[in-house]
Amino acid sequence: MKVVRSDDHRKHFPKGELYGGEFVRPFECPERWEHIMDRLGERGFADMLNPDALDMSPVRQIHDEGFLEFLETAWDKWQKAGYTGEILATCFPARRMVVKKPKQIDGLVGYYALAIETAITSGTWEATQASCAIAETAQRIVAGGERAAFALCRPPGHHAAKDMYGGYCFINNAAVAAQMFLNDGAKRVAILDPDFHHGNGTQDIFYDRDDVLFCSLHGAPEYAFPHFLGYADETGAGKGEGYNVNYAMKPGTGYDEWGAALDDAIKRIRDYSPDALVVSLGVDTYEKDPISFFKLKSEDFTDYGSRIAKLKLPTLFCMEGGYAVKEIGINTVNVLEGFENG
Ligand code: 5XA
Ligand code: ZN
Repeated sequence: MKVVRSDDHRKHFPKGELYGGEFVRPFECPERWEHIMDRLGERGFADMLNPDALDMSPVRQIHDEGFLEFLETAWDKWQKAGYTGEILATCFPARRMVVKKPKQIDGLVGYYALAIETAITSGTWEATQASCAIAETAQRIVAGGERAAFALCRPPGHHAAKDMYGGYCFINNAAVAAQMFLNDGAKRVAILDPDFHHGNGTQDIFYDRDDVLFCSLHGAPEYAFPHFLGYADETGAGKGEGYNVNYAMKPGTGYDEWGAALDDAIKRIRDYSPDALVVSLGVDTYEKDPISFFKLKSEDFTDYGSRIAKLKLPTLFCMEGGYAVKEIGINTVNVLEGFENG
C-alpha cells in the first residue's frame, strides 16, 4: 500500500492545549507522526510519496469561503492585534446570542472555533494545506486504480465542519477526498469513521446529501467530545435522510460491542453499494489512549482492518486521532496490515 506523507506537518506544533483547566503540551503532537512513520518502516511499507501541490477547488466545494479566508489570514491578524501567544478562542456565540460574523480577530476566532483546545500558530495554515494535499494525492492513487492508499494526514480533519475548526482539525481531509471521488465520476461514496470521537465535521458537511453515506463509531456525546453532536437519532436531513449513521457507545466499550457496531456499519455500506470508501482512521479507541474511554487492544485493530477489507472497495485511509503515542504506530499499521491481508 502506498503511503503519502509530508514533513510539513511539523509546521503545526502549538505549545499549549487547555485540558482539565491547565495548559498542557498538546496531545496532538508531531511525535505521533514520527511513531507511525517508524512503524510503517519496520513493517515494510516502503512506497512513500510526498504530496502533489494542493488543489483548492475540491476544498472550496467542502468549506465556506469566509472560513478558508479566516484560516489563511488569522495568524497575521492576530499578530497585527499585538498578541504574542498562540491563537485560542475566548468567547463563543452561545445560546440566545447573535451569530453574526464579527470584524475583530478575537470575535472571528470565537465565530469559527468549535472548541478551545485547538491553537493556531504561525505554521498551522501551511501544515493544514500539506495535510489536505496528502489526502488529495492519496485519493488520486486510489482513483487511479490502486486497491488502497494511506494518507498520513497531520493535522487531522474529521471535526472540521463547513465553517468551523476545532478538535485539532482545520480542513476536513476525508470529506475533500470523498468529494474528489464524486468529481471523478463516483455515484456514491461511503465514509467510515472508526475514530473514538464523533466525526461532527463530516456529518455537518454531508448531512443533507445522499451521495455520501457517513457512518461514525464513537464515544456517546453525553460523555465524550465533541459533546454536542453524534447522537444515534441524527440520521440525515432532506434527501440525506438515512445516510448518516451514528453508533454512540458508552464508557468502557470493548471490542465485542464495538465490533458489532462495525459489522452493522459495514453491512450498511455494502447495502449502499458505493464506488469508493474513505476511512477516517483514528486509533484513539485503544485501551490506553489518554483522552478516550474505549477498550480496544492492539490485535483488535488488525481484526477490524480485515473486516473493512471484506467490502472489497477502493479504499482511502486518512489519519485522524490517536494519542497513546508509543502504540499509535502499532495500532495504525495493524489496521493497514489487517486490510492488506484481509
Ligand atoms: O478525533 N478527534 C480527536 O481525537 C480530538 C479530540 C479533542 C478533544 N478535546
Ligand atoms: Zn479522536
